[in-house]
Amino acid sequence: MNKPVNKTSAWKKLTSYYRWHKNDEMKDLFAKDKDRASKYTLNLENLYFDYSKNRIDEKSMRYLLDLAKEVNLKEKIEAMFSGEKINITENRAVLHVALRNRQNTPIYVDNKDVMPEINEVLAKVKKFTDAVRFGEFKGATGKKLTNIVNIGIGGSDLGPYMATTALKEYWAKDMNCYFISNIDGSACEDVLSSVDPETTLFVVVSKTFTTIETLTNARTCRKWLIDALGEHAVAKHFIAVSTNATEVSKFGINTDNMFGFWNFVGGRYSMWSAVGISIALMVGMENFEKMLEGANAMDLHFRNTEFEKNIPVIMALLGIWYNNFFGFKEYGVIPYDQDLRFLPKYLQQLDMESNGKSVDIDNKFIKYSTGPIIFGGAGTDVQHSFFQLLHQGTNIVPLDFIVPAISHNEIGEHHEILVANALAQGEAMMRGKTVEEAAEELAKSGKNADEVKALKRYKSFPGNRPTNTIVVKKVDPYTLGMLVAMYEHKVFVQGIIWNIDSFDQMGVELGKQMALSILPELQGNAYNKHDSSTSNLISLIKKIRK
Ligand code: G6Q
Repeated sequence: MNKPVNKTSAWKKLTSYYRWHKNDEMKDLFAKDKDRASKYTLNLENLYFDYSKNRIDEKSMRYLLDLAKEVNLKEKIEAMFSGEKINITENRAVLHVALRNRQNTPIYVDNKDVMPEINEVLAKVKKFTDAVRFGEFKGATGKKLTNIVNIGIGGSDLGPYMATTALKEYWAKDMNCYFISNIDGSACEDVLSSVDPETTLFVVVSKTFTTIETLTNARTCRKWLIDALGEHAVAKHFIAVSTNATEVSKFGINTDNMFGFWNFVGGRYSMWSAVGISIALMVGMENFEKMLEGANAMDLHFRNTEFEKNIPVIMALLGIWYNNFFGFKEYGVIPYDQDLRFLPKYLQQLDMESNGKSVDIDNKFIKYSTGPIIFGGAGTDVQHSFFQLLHQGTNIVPLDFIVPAISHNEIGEHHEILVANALAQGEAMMRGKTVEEAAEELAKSGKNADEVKALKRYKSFPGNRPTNTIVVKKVDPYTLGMLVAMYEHKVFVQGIIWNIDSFDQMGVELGKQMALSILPELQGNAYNKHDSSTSNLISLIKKIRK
């Protein structure tokens, strides 16, 4: 049994250090130490992580690093990389890192090296995606398949959706991709009304192949295809990615067109496997492999770098500092890149599904705060919506700014304006503006004394709000791989510190079961026992639908 983290000596030191230093101002720390920026900037190749605008100093960082050591982080990292069954509630290894193990060193689960099968599936994905992209695998009427429709939900949707959007610049020019995840018929309708059955390939992605949304959407698409081209067309227009060959063939998809993956890959960690086939179809296998290489570079950095210089470890420790000591329960991710606009949505699942837990791995209810609420969106758009609260609200939200130095679309001064905004926001969050400074500014702008008095508080900003700035050269497949793996490992480290299983998702499973119990009531005369609100709502909706 692990010692509860809040009883460790590092935790105690952090608690008392926090008490004395919680009001330290970052701007004073910058003034005191001219090397602060370089002292608190790390890099891995072309990815730079500037964490100098955080409420930290040498001592708090030392205690945080002590905490990492006290929870045996190093051994836990090794346990993951070496295939130990660290997903204890499901008795599974956690090996998304094996999917991008470009060194191809053996990794054993139950005495079996998993690498040959991983390589086999990657080779199959390459063969198939090349055949589609070069027009060798054609639709039933002999036309090239140029519309890719990914049908999946949660981990079987968000990764491919985020990554294809992020890598839009790398798409084959004659191809397009679409995503159907929601069970809402409008999701199917939107896509089916935009594509031509003769040129459409449906990729049904479901680890279990039992998820009601995905199977219902897939059946609707199958019917649509059959209505247009006949039953025989299914083999040419449907492929599946799943661990469940029996259900795939029951659905009517030839298992020759099925791409497998494994129970040691969680849904939200799966885009590196055949689950990412839509990505490979759109950007080509070469680029997909570059994404794996980028992730692999981050894996090696994470596994082999001392904690002081380890980007995911430092990121995670900062998150612990804010969440568990300052009590900041939210966390924002703001990519200053249009193509990364879905990254926050992806990270929302990665982080919240992994660390939204309240029982620890020793089967005890937890008495400290775990995973934060993750949200975000692309800058500068979000500066015009929720940034008001970030600057002047009573909740303090630590932020990550992701800033590519070079845009794929260097048009006029667009990119410089975008970058200027990112950097200015970080500076403003850190510095703030005192009431006196606001008054001075108002006076300079010509306001009279009464006006200055009336407005100065509204125009002041508390500042001292933490941000990390992650600068990358350009959003290419390799960099995307690095970025996503960086966040995966940050989530892992926090899970270790909180002593939780970051790899199960009982909450998601509950949702899957509950809808199934109400469905027959909505569809017929079945009655189950519910609270009165749920029963009334069922009757009300049935009445309206009549
Ligand atoms: C991810 C979760 C969840 C899952 C979906 C889809 O880690 O387990 O988001 O990916 O519920 O499940 P299937 O892939 O089994 O359809």
